[in-house]
Amino acid sequence: MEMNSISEKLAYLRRKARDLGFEGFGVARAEGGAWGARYHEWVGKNYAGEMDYMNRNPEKRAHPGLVLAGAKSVISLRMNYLTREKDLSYLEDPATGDVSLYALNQDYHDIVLPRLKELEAIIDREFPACRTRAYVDTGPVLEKPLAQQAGLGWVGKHTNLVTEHEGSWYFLAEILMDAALPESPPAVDRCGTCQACIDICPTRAIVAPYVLDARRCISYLTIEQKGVIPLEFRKAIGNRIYGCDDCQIVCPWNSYAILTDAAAFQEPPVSWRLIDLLALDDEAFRRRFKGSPIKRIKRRGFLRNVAVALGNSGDAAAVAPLTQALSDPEPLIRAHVVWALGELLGARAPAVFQEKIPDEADARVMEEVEGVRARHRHEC
Ligand code: B12
Ligand code: SF4
Repeated sequence: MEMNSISEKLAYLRRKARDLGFEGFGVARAEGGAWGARYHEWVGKNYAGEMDYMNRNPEKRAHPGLVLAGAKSVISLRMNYLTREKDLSYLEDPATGDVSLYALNQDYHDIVLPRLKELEAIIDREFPACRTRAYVDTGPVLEKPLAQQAGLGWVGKHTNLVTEHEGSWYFLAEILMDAALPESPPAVDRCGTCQACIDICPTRAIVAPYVLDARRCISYLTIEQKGVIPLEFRKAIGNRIYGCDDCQIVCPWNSYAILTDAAAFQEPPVSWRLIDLLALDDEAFRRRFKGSPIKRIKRRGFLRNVAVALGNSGDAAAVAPLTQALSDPEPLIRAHVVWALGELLGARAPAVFQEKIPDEADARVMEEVEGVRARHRHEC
């Protein structure tokens, strides 16, 4: 069938996008809006912390037309990743680590990008004179406000995109084009007087409605932060070992969310028992997390998180494996193991350090040892 009108082509693309697994499809004008100024304010306040990439290409982020010269439209897309219902009951099992839902399966970049590229190829066929650029997550674009402009949902007070009667458990992606397509009506904010996400956040990272200080967010602290996790957040991290879902779990719109049946997102039946995770050596870590987003933070970042969670577990059975981990080759892990033993053993911890940690230990490790000693001195 020959398709002549733009609206026929758009309807065709929407169908194709759905076949490829994108449940949401909308079109925004490739122009900066109020969010551009807000982004500048956000980085200006240093809310991006160590995420240097957020400071790069500031002009492009604020103006999608600079990302692809002459871009006129952005096709915004969303893909559901919800594989199981989740509530806050994971907190009642502190000996098991919690991994945010988006990271339980294969790395989503590897799942979404090939489908996005397929859709881009279809666009190239339908609009032969047109140039395109496709991104999922890593491009210099503010995906959420663009998706709001394209009508896919609104940026909620927790700063994720939320869709009326559908929720927020989905990934975003977009294709910039230098053709002008008819725009979708922008989505309207339906947060109303609700502020459940602000109240639940364990680290008070949502510093004002719609504003997240990433440096306080558990997702940042367990994934993006490369070095030592600041002491003030360790207890609040609880048993979360990769990302955090709490602000989405409590969002009332997520009670409407439906599970995806996409095979690529189904999670493997694996155990997240913290003591077992602490035992992963380099080889075992690589094997277990091949193709998973968790491989990104490497063994040192992951076992650092596991050590913090064990420190919060109250699990006496963790003392022996943690004591053994005091001789882990990685100083970052050892430093957090020291803290964890301090939490589990209290005033009895310094005697263990005395016996197991050599005097010439790494400065980070010794700093933690001093911290534990100082905190528990009065208990002796
Ligand atoms: C950097 C980043 C992070 C950082 C910072 C998060 C953040 N809020 O920006 C950290 C590491 C903390 C993070 C965490 C998570 N992320 Co992230 N992240 C990104 C990334 C790469 C860039 C986001 C960005 O540009 N931030 C910059 C600031 C300026 O944006 P912002 O917070 O949205 O700020 C806006 C609001 O504050 C608003 N605003 C400010 N003041 C006001 C006032 C009013 C009145 C209003 C209305 C608005 C408003 O304007 C600002 C500009 O738009 C995007 C991908 C992308 N390229 O867009 C994924 C992305 C946002 N992340 C995603 C996911 C899934 C997550 C997590 C859920 C993962 C997890 N479970 O741990 C958490 C959610 C934490 C949270 N509550 O936001 C998805 C979100 C999907 C969705 N439904 O929205 C994205 C889109 C990736 C993807 N392609 O799917 N992430
Ligand atoms: S929890 Fe409430 S305030 Fe937060 S995003 Fe959902 S509806 Fe908005």
